Amino acid sequence: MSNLEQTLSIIKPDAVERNLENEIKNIFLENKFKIIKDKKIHITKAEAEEFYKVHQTKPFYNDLCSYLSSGPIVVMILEKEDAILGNRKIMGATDPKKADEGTIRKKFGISIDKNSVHGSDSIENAKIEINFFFKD
Ligand code: IDP
Ligand code: MG
Repeated sequence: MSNLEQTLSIIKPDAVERNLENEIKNIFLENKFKIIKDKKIHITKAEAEEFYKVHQTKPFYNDLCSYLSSGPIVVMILEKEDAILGNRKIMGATDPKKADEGTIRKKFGISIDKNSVHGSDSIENAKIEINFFFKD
């Protein structure tokens, strides 16, 4: 059964800073994701707080929002069959130390906070996150 989905992917500041944008995009393309839209932006801390508001009660929330707004990021809409779960698999576990071999976070992640990529975790959040960055 066909289940074409879109998900939001972010290449985080640690990866953009190390010029990994094209390498990471190529991993998505090799895995048959279509990059429907993409843009490089530098968000404010207030925007990061809005984006990550599901985490507002977590002890790392302030650092997380400071970090996401610390430098340029690349935001992308990825499309594929079962894109949401597929992207999560290619990203690997949140903590790069625990991520499987071959995943983006295993390859490029520096630490649990500087873990190179974000991906939506559900259909509902994918819609909210895509709308957050690509309202038009
Ligand atoms: P995810 O990015 O794998 O979906 P989430 O639990 O949604 O992970 O957390 C969002 C982001 O917050 C993570 O990507 C990571 O950068 C950061 N984060 C999560 N847990 C911790 C922690 O225990 N310490 C510091 N940062 C964390
Ligand atoms: Mg998450």
